[in-house]
Amino acid sequence: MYKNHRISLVMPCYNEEHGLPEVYRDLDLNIVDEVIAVDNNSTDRTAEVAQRFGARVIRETRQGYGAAYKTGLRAATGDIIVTMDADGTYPRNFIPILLDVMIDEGFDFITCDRTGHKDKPSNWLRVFGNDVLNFFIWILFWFRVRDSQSGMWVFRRWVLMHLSLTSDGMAFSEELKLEAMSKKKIIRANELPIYYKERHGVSKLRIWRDGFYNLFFLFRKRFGLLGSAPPLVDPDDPNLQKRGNA
Ligand SMILES: Nc1nc2c(ncn2[C@@H]2O[C@H](COP(=O)(O)OP(=O)(O)O)[C@@H](O)[C@H]2O)c(=O)[nH]1
Ligand SMILES: [Mg+2]
Repeated sequence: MYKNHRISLVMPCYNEEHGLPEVYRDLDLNIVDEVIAVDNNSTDRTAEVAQRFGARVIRETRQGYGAAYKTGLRAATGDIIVTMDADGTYPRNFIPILLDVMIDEGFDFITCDRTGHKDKPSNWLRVFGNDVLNFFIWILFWFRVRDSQSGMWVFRRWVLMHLSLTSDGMAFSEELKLEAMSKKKIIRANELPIYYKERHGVSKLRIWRDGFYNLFFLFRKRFGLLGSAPPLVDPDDPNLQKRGNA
């Protein structure tokens, strides 16, 4: 619990037996009530390692970052959901800070921005690709985001009630931001800087393929070609904190 809020951490995991121990090395389990590791057809010991650390392991056989996230987010029971890759890159020690900002300043959705951390171990192609996608989000949707591909988000679970998340792939990350940050009347959103660390284990990103797919996805989303997807939470769930009682 953190300031009377139940906290769920959700991580998509595809062959992360080396990344998970790093996440748990400094994860504060006094803050996080529930850890959900979504095992996405891993061929290594991901499920076993996650279980050993006490995570709730859920299997998702549809391959993909978005498919894994959808299953994990549906299963989460916290009032606030925190997400990150299961590779040790995102700072676990920022969780209480981000929760403070969310709770004390009244935000509903925070996405984390890695771009200010100039020392980050990222190659130029990734940085360039991210910038291109940020630029097209600006052109197509008229709002600025500094790190459209970031995978660390902190948000109140009820936010999911208002989002149509269609992507099963890597575009899930940008789609979540587009959906949450464009609903200004309902969702108070913010983007905050974090630092970023070297990955443990092998990256699953296929830079060119995922980059072009994510760009194409933005156009399809903009021109309404993706339809809509049902929300990942049940609005009638009695445990779902809504604004006002949150
Ligand atoms: N790319 C990809 N990542 C997946 C999949 N299923 C789960 N993941 C997880 O999604 C997270 C992001 O992938 P990662 O390889 O770290 O991408 P990167 O951060 O861009 O290098 C990791 O925790 C992966 O284990 C999948 O099918 N594809
Ligand atoms: Mg990663």
